[in-house]
Order: sequence, then structure tokens, then C-alpha cells
Amino acid sequence: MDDYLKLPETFEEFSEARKNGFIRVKKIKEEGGLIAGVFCTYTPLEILDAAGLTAVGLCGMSNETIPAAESELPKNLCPLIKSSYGFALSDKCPYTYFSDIIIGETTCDGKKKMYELLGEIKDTYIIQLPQGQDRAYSAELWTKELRRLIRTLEEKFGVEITDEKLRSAVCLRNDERKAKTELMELSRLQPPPLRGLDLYKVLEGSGFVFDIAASAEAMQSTKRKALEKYEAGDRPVSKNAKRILVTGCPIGGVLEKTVGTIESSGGVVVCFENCGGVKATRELADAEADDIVQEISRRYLNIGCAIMTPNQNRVNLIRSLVDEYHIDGVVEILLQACHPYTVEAHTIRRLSSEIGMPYLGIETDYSNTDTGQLSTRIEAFMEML
Ligand code: BJ8
Repeated sequence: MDDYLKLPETFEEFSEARKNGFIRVKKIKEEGGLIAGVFCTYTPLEILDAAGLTAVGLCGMSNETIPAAESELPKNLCPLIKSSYGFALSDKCPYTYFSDIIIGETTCDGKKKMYELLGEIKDTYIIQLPQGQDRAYSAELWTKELRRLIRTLEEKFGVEITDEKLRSAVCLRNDERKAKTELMELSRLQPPPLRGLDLYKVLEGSGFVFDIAASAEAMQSTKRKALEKYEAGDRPVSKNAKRILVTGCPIGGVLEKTVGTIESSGGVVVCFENCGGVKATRELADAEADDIVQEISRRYLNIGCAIMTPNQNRVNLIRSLVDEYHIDGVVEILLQACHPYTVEAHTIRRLSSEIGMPYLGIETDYSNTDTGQLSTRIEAFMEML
């Protein structure tokens, strides 16, 4: 088997998956496959799977393309949006380049307006996501939106998305989510057998393996190996390390200066609540449900992102995770100009104080200009714990 097609087996190999994924995507295209670029945890992946599309995450995580984006977008906009758009505009992202369709959702205002512009560069389909999970008609509307997406994909790509295909996609995605959850739950051990940075790289890298069953298998074997080493006495994390829960915006673009600094200052991230972590994997769909589209819709609409109002699901989730993972402190990572999360930070700060958890909010962007200042604040927080 070609090297780039083999499954990742170590943390390092998972972190290479994003880079190597490009070659895999090229191969999929050469073999006549179709690619769907996606941005958000609300994207109903099972529908794309059932349509025979390979889903690939397009969220920009680099500062490099932000100047290009700022020629059209306001400077005072979340770096994730600018970076993502900059990649499309400057044609620097092979995943965007190879995408046959881009799927976006009406989440935050910045993203949804960016998608309109993105639609001028690439074929972009926007799903209308309702933002009040507590209204019965939100579930109905979201299910209708998913049915509309199904019809659109069927017409556009000449495929048939049957219930049977959807049910088997649900089973595969469930298996992958369970494998992720089991891997993350290793960090409930005290001390954890994994550093947060390594764990995050596996979670992120799994999105670029593209074969869902293979991705689940690779995560299970990574978990087995980590546990074997741990049981043999190999402890990569000190038992005195302070156990941190990370919440807030997606952190792919600020990983080193946030998680890296926490872990070089006497802490260890044992739980990622945000997208890429527990929030995206906790809930499963029932493959046997009578109406499978409605069930997929239910599963996704429950995600507790700050674009929802009210967003009680996020508060409930953080409350449980603090107990489950024996947390010593909560660090919320906020991307500059992200209104949903920077405003909701007040609620999370208040929740932390209610449950007696020290809380640190960090507002940052993709540049390196605040690295020193962040280190000082994170080190002071770690010392205080
Ligand atoms: S489910 S977190 S991936 S919307 S950070 S672009 S909210 S201004 S990324 Fe997100 Fe889906 Fe929610 Fe997850 Fe806007 Fe905020 Fe930027 Fe954000």
C-alpha cells in the first residue's frame, strides 16, 4: 500500500494527516470521487456520506491568507472566517480547490455573509440553521432543510440518497464518534495517559483520513497503545499537572500558543469541550429510528454552540464534563471579533464561579503578536490553581 494511504498509528502520524490528506483527496478525485468542503459541526455528514461525497473540513487555521481576505472583508472580523475566505480567494487550499460543492450553514453572521461571497468563487450551498433549539418548529424547519439538501445533492450529482444509505452512514459515523469519545475519555485517568496537544492532533487528523471506518479503527488502536504504555508505567504527564477543560471557539489556528502554553506551564488539557472535541461527538443518532432524516436532524440541532439562543446545552455539557474529567480550571479560548462566544463568555465565567471552578478567558487571533502576553496570563493562572 502507498505510504500516504496507510492509517496513522501514532500521534505524530495523525498530525501529518492533514498534510497527507491532500494526496488522498487528489486520488479520490482522480478515481472519479466527489468532494464536499465543510466548515461547521452542524453539517449533517451522514447525508454527504450517503450521497457518496467525501467531506473535508475547510476551516482556515493560518494567518497567512488573512491579508488576502482583508482586501474584501473587514479587518475587524473573526480570524477563522478571514483565513477560510483567504484560502479560497488566493487559491492556496487544495481542499477548497478540489471541492465539488461547499456546504455552509447560517451560524454566525460573519460566516453566513462570507459564504455569499464564497459562492462567487465556488459552488456553495447554504443550509438554513434555526437558532432556537427550544422551539418545536425549529426541529421541523431543520428537518425540512435537511430534506432540501438531500434533494439538491440528488439532482446535482445524479445520485439517490436512500434511507438505507443514510442508516448505514449513521452506523459508521456513530462508530467513529464512539472511538473518539473512548480516546478522549482516557484523559479521565489521573494522571492522563495523553497530553492535550497529542490528543487534539489525533482528533483533528482523523478528519483527514476520509475513510470513516478506517479512521475509527486507527483511533481505537491509538487508544489501545496509549493504554498499554500507561499500564506499563509510561506516564507522559506529571500527576501534579493541573487538569484543564478548554472551551470556546475552534482552536486549530491558535493551538500552540494556547494549549501548548498551558501544557508548558504546569497544566494538561484533559478535556476539549469545543468543536473538534466532546461537543461534536457526544451525541449519537439512532440508526433504527422510524424517520432517519428527522433523527439525523435531531442529533445535529442539539449541538450547544454559542450561535444558539438560549444555549443551555453548552452550559449543561460543561457542568457534566467538569465532574467527569476531574477538572481543576476552565480556560475559554475566544477568537477576536467572535460575538457569539465573546458575549457568551460572561455566562461561562458565571457558571465557573457557581461551580467553584477557576476560569480564564483568553481573547486571541491567528497572529503571533500576543504570544508573550498570553504566556504571562496563562502562567499566572496555572500558578494560582
Ligand atoms: S458549531 S463553533 S464550527 S459555528 S469563531 S466563525 S462562531 S465568529 S466557528 Fe463554529 Fe459551527 Fe459553532 Fe462549531 Fe463565527 Fe465565532 Fe468565528 Fe465561529
